[in-house]
Amino acid sequence: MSLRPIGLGACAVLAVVLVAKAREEFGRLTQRAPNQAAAAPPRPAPAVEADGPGAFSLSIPGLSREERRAFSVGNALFRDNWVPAPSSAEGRDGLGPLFAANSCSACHMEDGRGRPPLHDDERGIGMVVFVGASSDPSGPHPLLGAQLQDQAIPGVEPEGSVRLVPVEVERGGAAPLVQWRVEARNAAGEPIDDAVPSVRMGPQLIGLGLLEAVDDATIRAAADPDDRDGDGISGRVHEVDVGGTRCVGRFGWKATRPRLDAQVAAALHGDMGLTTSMHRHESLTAAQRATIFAPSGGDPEVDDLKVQRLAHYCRVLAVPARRNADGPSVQRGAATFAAIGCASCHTPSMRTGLHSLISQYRDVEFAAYTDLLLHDLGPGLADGRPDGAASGSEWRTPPLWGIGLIETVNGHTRLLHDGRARSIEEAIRWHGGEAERSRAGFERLGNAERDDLIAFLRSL
Ligand code: HEC
Ligand code: HEC
Ligand SMILES: [Ca+2]
Ligand SMILES: [Ca+2]
Repeated sequence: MSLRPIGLGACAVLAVVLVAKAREEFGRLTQRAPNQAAAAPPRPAPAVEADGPGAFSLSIPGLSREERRAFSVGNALFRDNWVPAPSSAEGRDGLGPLFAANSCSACHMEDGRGRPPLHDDERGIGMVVFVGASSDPSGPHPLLGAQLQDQAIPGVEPEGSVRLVPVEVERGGAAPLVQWRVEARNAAGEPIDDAVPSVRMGPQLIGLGLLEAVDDATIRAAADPDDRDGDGISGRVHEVDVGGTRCVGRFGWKATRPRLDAQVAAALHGDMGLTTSMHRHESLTAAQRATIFAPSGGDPEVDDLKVQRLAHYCRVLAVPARRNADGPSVQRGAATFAAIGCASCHTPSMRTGLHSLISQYRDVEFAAYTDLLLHDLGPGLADGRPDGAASGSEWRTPPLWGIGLIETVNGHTRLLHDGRARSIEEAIRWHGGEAERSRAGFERLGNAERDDLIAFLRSL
């Protein structure tokens, strides 16, 4: 499975190529040239004033007409339901044979956060189940491949289903937390006991173009794999091979994808059964290929332009401005956030490079509260399934922007990679490993300090 980016060579030459590509893509490059004086203070990143149910679905201000048109085409590709081939649905066929959902928006509802099933008769929203083999958790499962798809086109059996059984666990003095016991079953309803499942919930898709616009060198400079500064925190870059060059992985809960087009192509392939120039063959194992015959929706089923439109859509979804950022409680919470070491991983400020396709993203400063690095958060959060170079207990620091609006947009408060946390407080109490000291600091806070910290997080 190659990760060749569309029409591009290595990430090292990305800057030049992307700008050329932007010119070709949008027919001009009128916006002002990237800030030449690197020492000048960076501009603030674009944001939108929005705090309602549609807060994650707006594009950044100031897009050109071409960029806005590309956004609405991407938006349609994101929202439309794909169907099995052949179909009269112009350019929307090729779904499956195996898949997890028939549209991006079925998982990323309102461009927001997925959640686990509320009861056994429900499928949850935005859930993906990766699987490793018990004999080698980093390798694909022999029968299921690297992902368990629980849906299939008519005439084809889905691979099975996954049930998340909540199990109470004691962690410290406060109320018990819940962890999942993941029960995977095949299509016949029999337990699959030789698979190592990794359950993931889809994150809110805001500000991704900013994360993409950070130079690899900036992220590498913040890594401290051997903990030289002795603070117990040893962030690691997820090095990903792109056509023979090492690039910094930054998307997905384990930072497996370096760029948005790669993430989109992987979603089309694994989640929806749609081939692209990056994944030319359907997501099927050798055994499945010998038994499943499904009409193709073209070779590839989704062309490069559509992949780029989807990537553009994700790239320009705006970050909602903070609410009540100057409130006294929020301000005290921000100080506590730094004092107990949260900011060591959830970095409050980052600066982009000059290579983004989007001019508003070049040389700007933004506050995503992530270092985009992998951290070992201990056995409590481990899934035991290495993913690329990330171990079974390593996770990318997730950006915290938008976290206070998930409830408004998606009607729930579930957090962490597998949606086990029922609140911000529970998410913090799950931290361990490199974040153990910080978690202990949180446990020691008085009630008022805790409330301030949560108020700060809810303002993001
Ligand atoms: C079956 C549910 C599902 C579908 C369908 C789906 N996604 Fe996702 N998406 C997820 C999950 C889960 C993740 C986290 C993946 C990981 O950890 O590797 C994710 C991650 C992403 C990310 C990375 C976000 C980040 O912060 O790192 C982007 C971008 C994305 N999806 C876009 C899309 C697009 C575009 C489509 C349609 C082509 C799509 N997704 C379809 C569930 C889904
Ligand atoms: C060693 C790095 C590190 C430190 C220190 C750290 N975090 Fe995290 N944080 C992470 C990682 C990695 C995750 C994702 C874990 C997972 O999903 O399994 C995470 C997840 C979260 C989440 C859930 C985010 C989401 O989108 O679901 C919140 C909230 C959070 N952290 C807040 C905090 C606070 C508050 C502190 C300080 C008490 C803190 N973190 C300290 C690395 C860190
Ligand atoms: Ca297909
Ligand atoms: Ca599979």
